[in-house]
Amino acid sequence: MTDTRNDQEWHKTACNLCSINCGVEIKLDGRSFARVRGDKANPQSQGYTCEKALRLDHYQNGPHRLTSPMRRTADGSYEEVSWDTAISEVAAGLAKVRDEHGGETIFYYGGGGQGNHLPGGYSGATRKALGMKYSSNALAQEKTGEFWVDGQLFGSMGCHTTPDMHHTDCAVFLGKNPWHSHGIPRARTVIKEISNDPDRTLIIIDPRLTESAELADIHLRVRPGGDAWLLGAMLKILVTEDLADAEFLAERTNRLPELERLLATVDLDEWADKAGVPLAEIRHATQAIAAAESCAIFEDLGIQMAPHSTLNSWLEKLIFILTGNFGVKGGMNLHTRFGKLTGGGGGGDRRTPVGNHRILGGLMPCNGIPDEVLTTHPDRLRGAIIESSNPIHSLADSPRWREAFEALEFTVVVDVAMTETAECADYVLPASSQYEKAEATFFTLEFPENYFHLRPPLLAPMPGTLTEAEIHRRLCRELGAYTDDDLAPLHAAAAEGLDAYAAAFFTVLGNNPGLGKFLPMVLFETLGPVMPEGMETAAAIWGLSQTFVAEEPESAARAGYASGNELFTAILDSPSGVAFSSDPYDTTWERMRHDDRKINLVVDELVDEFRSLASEDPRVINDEFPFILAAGERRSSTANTAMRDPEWRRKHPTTGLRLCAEDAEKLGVEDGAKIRIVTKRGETISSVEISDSMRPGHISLPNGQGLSYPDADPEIDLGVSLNEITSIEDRDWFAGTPHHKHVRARLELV
Ligand SMILES: Nc1nc2c(c(=O)[nH]1)N[C@H]1C(S)=C(S)[C@@H](COP(=O)(O)OP(=O)(O)OC[C@H]3O[C@@H](n4cnc5c(=O)[nH]c(N)nc54)[C@H](O)[C@@H]3O)O[C@H]1N2
Ligand SMILES: Nc1nc2c(c(=O)[nH]1)N[C@H]1C(S)=C(S)[C@@H](COP(=O)(O)OP(=O)(O)OC[C@H]3O[C@@H](n4cnc5c(=O)[nH]c(N)nc54)[C@H](O)[C@@H]3O)O[C@H]1N2
Ligand code: SF4
Ligand SMILES: [Mo]
Repeated sequence: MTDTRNDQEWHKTACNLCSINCGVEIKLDGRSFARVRGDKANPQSQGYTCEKALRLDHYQNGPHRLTSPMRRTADGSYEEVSWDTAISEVAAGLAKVRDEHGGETIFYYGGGGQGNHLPGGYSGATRKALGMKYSSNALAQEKTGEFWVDGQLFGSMGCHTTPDMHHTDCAVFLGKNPWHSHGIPRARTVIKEISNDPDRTLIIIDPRLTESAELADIHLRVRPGGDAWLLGAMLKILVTEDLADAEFLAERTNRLPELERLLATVDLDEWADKAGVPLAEIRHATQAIAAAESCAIFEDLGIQMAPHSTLNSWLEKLIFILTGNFGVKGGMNLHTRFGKLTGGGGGGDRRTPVGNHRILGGLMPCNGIPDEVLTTHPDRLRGAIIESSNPIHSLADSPRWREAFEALEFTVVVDVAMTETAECADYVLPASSQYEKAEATFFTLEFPENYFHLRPPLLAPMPGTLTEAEIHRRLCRELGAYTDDDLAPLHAAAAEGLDAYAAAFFTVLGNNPGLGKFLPMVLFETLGPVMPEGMETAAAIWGLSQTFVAEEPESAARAGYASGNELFTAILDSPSGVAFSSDPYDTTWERMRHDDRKINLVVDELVDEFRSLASEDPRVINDEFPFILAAGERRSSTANTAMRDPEWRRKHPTTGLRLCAEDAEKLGVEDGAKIRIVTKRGETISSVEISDSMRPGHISLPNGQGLSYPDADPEIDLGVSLNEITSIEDRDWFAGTPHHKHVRARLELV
């Protein structure tokens, strides 16, 4: 792998700015990305990109890139130290916390999101070496409630439903703006196709007139936070107006009479009013869903980060279940996955050590973490490894997080940039970027075909940086996780080729079971050296290929792979990605985990919350904080915090607080003016963007802004760091996920 290139070639890789990871081709000028275009050979994205991919150079190159390990000094500033010093001091610092308080008092946050994917796996070995038990990542501030509901309905939290948007007759996006946030491959093309086809229906449920809503056949402009009443009314209409799929329900589900009794408590006129949508519109949308040949629904942050979020996920899923849109073409299905996205099962039997919060999918609820630290409880958390994530900026209540971070005895951040979280850490370790190492996406959520794309590096690591695999290898060695003798037999087998390696692998692990817990690292140590140049860190993919073919032999065979080695070789040889799995629609039923393979319609834990909707009233306006702030909208120039350089949105500023003209007039503010936003937690100042897309009383700020950046042009508005004004208290009672879409606020003239 060369340091720089100017070879006029198009190099295949992917855009790292959202979960879709569209395939792209890049021309290099030295280490700069001179040109970027969609990769037509990528089987999932087929040449599609949005406008953001064209500006990827701002991620790869810029003064934010760290090029040396940093150690915090007594006065709070940072000094550069060598890698040898950093590794030995980080290992010693973590080992000290382990020895004094136990390894379970050190937690891990990150290892996924837009930060990185493939390298996230290697931290597992360091965590095992230290005896760490608790971890979390961004999924535990959005999706864990939904995953838990899947577990209740389908029998396991791993039963993740995916919408077959590419084949559906009726596409519903609930609290989701696919035009900007994507979430499905080629989102803009797909929703335009549905919108333009007179036989297909696009339904958007969103208080804002989003870019997606402008294309919709039906836009239900729900009251912010009103979804539970809206969904309750839709369900009642389905069961009482002969619109449900009775045959499907009789054959495939349990507990329908109980659900019907619960829905009988819904007063349609009252609930429509609470939802803020005329009953006739709700009925029209419900009839359209029921009449369609097929219907697929995508729920996202608009309900997952709003009041009643876990309940909303249940009600949303009942819509497609009652209409028989499960396990069918164009409906919802259970897909395969290449590698695990979350820390695995666990429906909440495990609890956090201090707050006793449910650990769903192996992840601590994000809003609860600061309270696991800021206490005198003997089991409190005392150390942290943060990797490819920026929790002080991205999780609720940044001031509280900063306080928690300062209270931890030892902290280390692995990142490409000096982030807001890194600025509070004892050590910062600079990682090579996602274009300087092998990388892949583990958001493998598609059905009936599912895709995996392993990207080779475009450039050698920036001098001074290491890949996460190498960082964790050095930490594991320093911590004495395993020895050269442990690895010797696998080294020998690797030299003889993949078949010999596969044969030796299980014998060696059988003889030395202790080695198994360091698995991805053992692969990196022993298979890495015989991988193609630059692909050493992709060694873990060998293990995942074996696991996938062993667990889903038929899906793999239908995609053309009879063994783990065949799949692994195909992945290595396909720079545009492969379809690794192919399923007929009825495999969804084989993936059901209830013994009788029937859907359980009633989620007992959420029944009381549903009943409480009758007395709760979302129409009541809070006098002190009359506005509902959607804190974190996806816009043309947001990409979480993967993109730090403000220069990348010079032409698309999009940092302002959106509010409607009516509210602006009442307040006496003009477009571009500054305004103070006050919440119960704090206040901040933003520029104003008057927008017809907002409902009165509803205001919105973009996510991922207000980042510190070296030498930023003062002309460019950096935007607002949202979580300075959100509170850890505002969260779902069950899953602990934040209510970022529903922050009560008032506006004051500056
Ligand atoms: N451009 C861009 N794309 C991204 C990202 C990014 O930062 N930038 N981030 C990625 C990530 S990590 C994620 S999780 C996804 C998120 O993707 P989305 O969930 O689509 O993103 P948001 O814009 O946060 O929220 C979606 C919609 O919820 C609406 N909403 C607000 N309140 C309510 C409500 O009470 N009810 C309903 N029904 N809707 C409401 C908002 O108006 C908004 O249009 O996007 C991904 N894609
Ligand atoms: N108020 C509010 N807060 C929100 C949201 C909201 O809507 N409102 N959205 C939330 C959502 S849905 C999400 S997913 C989270 C996302 O928030 P985080 O999980 O914190 O993740 P990212 O912002 O994606 O940050 C990725 C980090 O990885 C670093 N990075 C990039 N490449 C590499 C690499 O190769 N190696 C390493 N080690 N690091 C790398 C980047 O510099 C950055 O610091 O934000 C959440 N925060
Ligand atoms: S931001 Fe997402 S949709 Fe846009 S090009 Fe990148 S990966 Fe594709
Ligand atoms: Mo997210």
